[in-house]
Amino acid sequence: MSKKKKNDKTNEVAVDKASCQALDCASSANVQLVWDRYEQQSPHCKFGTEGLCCRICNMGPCRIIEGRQELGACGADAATIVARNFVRLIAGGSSAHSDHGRGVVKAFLETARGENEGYQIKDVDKLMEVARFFEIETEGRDKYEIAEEVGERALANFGRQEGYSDFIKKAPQKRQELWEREGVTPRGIDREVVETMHRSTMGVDQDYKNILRQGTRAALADGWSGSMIATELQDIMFGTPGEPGETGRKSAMKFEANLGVIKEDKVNIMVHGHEPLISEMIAIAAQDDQLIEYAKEKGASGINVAGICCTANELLQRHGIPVAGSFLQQELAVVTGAVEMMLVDVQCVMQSLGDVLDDYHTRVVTTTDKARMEMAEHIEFDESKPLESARKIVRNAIDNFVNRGEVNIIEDSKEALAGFSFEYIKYMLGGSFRSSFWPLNSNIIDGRIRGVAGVVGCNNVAMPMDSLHIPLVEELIANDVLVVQTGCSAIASAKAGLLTPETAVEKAGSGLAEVCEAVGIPPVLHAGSCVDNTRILHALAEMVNVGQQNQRLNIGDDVSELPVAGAAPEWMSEKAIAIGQYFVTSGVYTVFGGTFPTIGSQKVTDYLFKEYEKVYGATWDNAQDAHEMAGKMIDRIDAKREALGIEKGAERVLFDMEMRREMVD
Ligand code: SF4
Ligand code: MSK
Repeated sequence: MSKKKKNDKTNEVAVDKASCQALDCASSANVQLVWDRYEQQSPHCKFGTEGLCCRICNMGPCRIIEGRQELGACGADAATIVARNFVRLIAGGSSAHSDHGRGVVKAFLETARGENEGYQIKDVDKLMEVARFFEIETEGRDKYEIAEEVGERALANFGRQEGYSDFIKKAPQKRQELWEREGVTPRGIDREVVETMHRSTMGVDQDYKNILRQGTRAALADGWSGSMIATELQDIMFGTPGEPGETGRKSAMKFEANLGVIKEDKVNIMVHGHEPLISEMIAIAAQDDQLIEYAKEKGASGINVAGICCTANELLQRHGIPVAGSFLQQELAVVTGAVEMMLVDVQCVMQSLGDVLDDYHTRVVTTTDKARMEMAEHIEFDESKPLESARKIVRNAIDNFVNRGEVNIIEDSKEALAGFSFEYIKYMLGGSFRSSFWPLNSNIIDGRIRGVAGVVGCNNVAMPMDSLHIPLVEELIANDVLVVQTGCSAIASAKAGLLTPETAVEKAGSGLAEVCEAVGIPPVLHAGSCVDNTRILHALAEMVNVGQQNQRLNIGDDVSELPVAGAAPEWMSEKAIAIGQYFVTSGVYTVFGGTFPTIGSQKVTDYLFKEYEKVYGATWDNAQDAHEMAGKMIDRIDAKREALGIEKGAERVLFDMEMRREMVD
């Protein structure tokens, strides 16, 4: 492996103590990590950063220099090149989420047909709800029969050549009409991704607005179809977060977050990536008495499964399984020397894990043919026998316990709450009798809650880990903005101790704190993994629906009229661009931190950052620090409040019996 020069700038790369401690360990052992390689890569290519490098044909690579080289060899200008690169990011991100969704549908269908053991149809209420949405007959039918038809309908959304994706009908009517007017309503997911790649290849679409229009179709196919299918069917198979589990009561899920969840006396298995299909079974296998006994025979006191990235988010929201860290902490987990196995599925897995592992006993195991690593063991996960495959993998990890060398256990983790699915938020707000978003709209109108912000996305080595996520979230809640989070951003808040009800008292503004205390929720809600951003789309649509059911609670007839905003402060993945594009074109003003991949073309950037307001009622934006970002988001929320005439906070809407009767589940 490549050795490195000692990295002694730990405080500049992470804000949490646990990561700094692990970085010190790596530094002493002279192990190269992502921060060292980033430094070696610096300074970064300006053309690439600004989206001005084109390498889609062999007459290139071509790059654009204003005033000197204004055109590529084929005549493509800066706007065309930047727009093509941008939509290719969207296509990449959309394909990742949606291929994940396709894998879920496949497992779902096998479960419905009784072709695998291990998976279940757990949330029958949600199955019935999705079946009703698809207008599938449910009366007197077996749940597996209904599930099979739901799976087939979901699968048809991927290759559909005619007509639109089914789930777009969940968007507010006004938004659907806007998409139709703009010609961006998404058709089949695969079609939109393929067409984006086609249109952005050499010599095809050369009108930047038209190129971006196709990017919008692909992004909307991701958010309102591929990702949404993943979330909905995962919930049916594994349980909707917050829904009654073994306790029989609806409740949020308590979990621990940060590297301190890695235990010295246990066999530690890290599940990393994005898909819960494998890790759900690993979580079950790790509770197998025979395997626990086997671990004890090897000298451990038990088996500890912890997660990294979004596989962690999937598991913690349904089982309370601890999270060892976010994207940038994957190597740090190995540096503890106490990880027997790093089990990876797809997305956000660093190839460097192989190098780091040279110094440690950790086995890295790939589980899907879609994502193999040259240096890793590959144990193909047999989806027809998922539990059997999981037991084999856990046994393999236990066998590695005896190979441990020196360990660097980090005693730092925080308690947090997760599981705030759309359904659970609705239940918490409205109660078990009539779960509803009405109280949210009401509290927004009376000004206790100023607005709602989605803060999502990755960590990026270009900035100290969590240095934007945490102050941004803190500033938003201090200003009475309710924050909903997913992905590594949610993990950042968990590590900072923000995902607790106590945060309301300690850090939220008085209005938000009052609501959170009354309802019993934290002011920062963990809504799940990256594909679960669709839970936020559902919530936005419901905020509109509530106002249409009762004008006194109206806070906008379309998403773009709601007092809401979004952010991905430390984004790095092309998936974040796909998510940003579907949020903006669904009507949510969205701010990204760090560099933005269109800044090489003023025309394209102005279009996305300014003119989109006229097209979609929302724009992209960019900010370099948390305070600036929070300020922009709050300004946006305030502008929307003013447009609604509720800038001062109207009188609180009190529910009388008649209103309660009108409430629809
Ligand atoms: Fe250069 Fe045009 Fe080929 Fe791009 S498509 S590499 S700008 S010649
Ligand atoms: S894992 S996509 S680093 S959020 Fe979803 Fe985190 Fe970004 Fe991967």
